[in-house]
Amino acid sequence: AFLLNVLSHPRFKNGECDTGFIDASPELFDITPREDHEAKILNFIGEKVVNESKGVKRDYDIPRVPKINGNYKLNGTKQILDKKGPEGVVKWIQSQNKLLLTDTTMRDAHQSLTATRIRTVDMLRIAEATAYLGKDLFSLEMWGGATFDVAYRFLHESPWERLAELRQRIPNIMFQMLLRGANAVGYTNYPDNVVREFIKESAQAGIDVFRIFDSLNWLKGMEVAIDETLKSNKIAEACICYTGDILDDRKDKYSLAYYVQTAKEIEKMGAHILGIKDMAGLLKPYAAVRLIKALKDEIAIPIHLHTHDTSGNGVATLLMAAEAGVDIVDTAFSSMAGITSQPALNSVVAALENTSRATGINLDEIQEIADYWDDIRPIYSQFESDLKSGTAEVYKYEIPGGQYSNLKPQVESFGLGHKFKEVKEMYKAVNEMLGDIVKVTPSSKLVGDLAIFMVRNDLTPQNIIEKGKGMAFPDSTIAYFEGMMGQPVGGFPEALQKVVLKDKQPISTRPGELLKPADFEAIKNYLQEEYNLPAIRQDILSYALYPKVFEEYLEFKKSYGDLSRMNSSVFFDGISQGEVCEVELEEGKTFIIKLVNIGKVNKEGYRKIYFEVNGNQREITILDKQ
Ligand code: 3PY
Ligand code: ZN
Repeated sequence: AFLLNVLSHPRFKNGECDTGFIDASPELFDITPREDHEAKILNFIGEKVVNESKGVKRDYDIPRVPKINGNYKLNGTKQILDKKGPEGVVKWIQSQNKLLLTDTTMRDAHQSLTATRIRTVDMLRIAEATAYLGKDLFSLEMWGGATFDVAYRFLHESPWERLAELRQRIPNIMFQMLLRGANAVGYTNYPDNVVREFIKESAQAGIDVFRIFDSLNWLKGMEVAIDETLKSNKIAEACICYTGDILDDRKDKYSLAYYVQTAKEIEKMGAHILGIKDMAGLLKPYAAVRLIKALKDEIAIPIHLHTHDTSGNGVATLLMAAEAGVDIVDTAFSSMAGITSQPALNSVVAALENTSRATGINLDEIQEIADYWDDIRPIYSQFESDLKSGTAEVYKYEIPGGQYSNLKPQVESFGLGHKFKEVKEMYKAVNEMLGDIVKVTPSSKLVGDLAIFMVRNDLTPQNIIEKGKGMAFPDSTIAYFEGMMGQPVGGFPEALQKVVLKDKQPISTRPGELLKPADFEAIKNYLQEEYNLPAIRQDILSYALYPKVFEEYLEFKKSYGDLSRMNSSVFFDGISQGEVCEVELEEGKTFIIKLVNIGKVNKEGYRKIYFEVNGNQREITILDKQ
């Protein structure tokens, strides 16, 4: 009001007074005053309390954050890359005897255990300790895969800010991301200019190692991503996705010869490192020996092995691979390891002590990081799957780790929870019906979607050709058969392709060649007009990748403000009656909020919620949706 009075004052209007202070005081235009901020946060907490947790929540331990005596200069793989480039890193890897380790806790581990829900605040608290105690790690996989989408969609926070804030606190270890080739961090092929700009921007924002794969092992699908990574002077780790079982002669589609041949082609494409992406954890220990030995004989670039511990054989696979000469392996801090996640980092370190491949990592030191995650994990228990132990069933179903923890809720959302076993059997049947394909995002999602669709509609591989004629198939099924995910090894089953596509014609070229380039200028203008967002390149890219999700994120921020610094237990469960919590708005600005009372529901269905904020009484009204 004060500002309006000033602006309407006749002397101001006539320009008789010195208005220089307006230019010099941008805070005058900060149109989100403190009360508004406060109301937004109380509304968010009130919603949780009334409609989700009902004011009752579990008491969590305070996470143990290791105390760091950080007086020495951090000097790790990131410095090698910055000084000597990707080739320098490759040479350095080749000069090491020790087994090099990647920690995946901040990406695949939580993607596979807790549906990708770990929030940035929980990563930031352990970041500095990770830089010091984990200083001998090869890399941290902390971005990509599902983290980009889930950060915006469910956590209402920016993945770009996560990257920047972690980078600031961890200056010494290379950051690694998972890039789904032409699908980038999404589920569908994007125009080439989106993939290129996304890689360029990610490289500038702090990603050092790009692990690139194609969900059908179609090498053409990785070309653009590899090329752009090379141009960005970052490490291109291109993958073969491992499926089947090279020890089983009856499964001859994905044989040892197939993998060796594919790896050689990847080396020719200019990759700095070969990734073996065993997304479901199907690479058995003795198969790992065979595969790594054969590859070591045939290619010169370093080899980085990624697996999942779903079968319980994960550590054995890594050790056998180490014995056969693999250069780098993926692991996760022990409290975030095992089952559908990666094998335990701490166990691998311990197993290799006093051997020729000892990692040089101090077991006591990394225990402290594992302890921290042990305290954090219960906050996310609502997102965990029921799987309590490893299961050798995975060799039969071939379901990737990241999909495992997501498939059950997806199946339940269709009211088919009681038919989960049937869906898993159908997943296997669908894979066979498609001619046995590589299953990893997004091809794994296609198989999952189609399996659920078939169970829901009483379809079987035997009756689908007949019954499917009049049916509209899931979008992912149509995209797959159109060739919009690329070309599968051995081609498409034609009869089924016709049933799914009806009159549409499939493509056999790279989808990126056909897709219209994204119009970044138009996106920029749209975001500016619609949201008053002075859109920077990162926002434009987020919109290009996930238009709806990104807009919903902007809408959420409008309603509730930026909650990225809120404690996770409050973010997920609100607060309980009598509890006091601190909500940090930005560095140095904190609200101390106490939930005093939840009022009775009135005739219109609303409840009053009574809070104390920094000692002042506040009340809000929330619709009780029950
Ligand atoms: C992803 O693409 O997100 C994966 O983790 C695939 O394994
Ligand atoms: Zn994985």
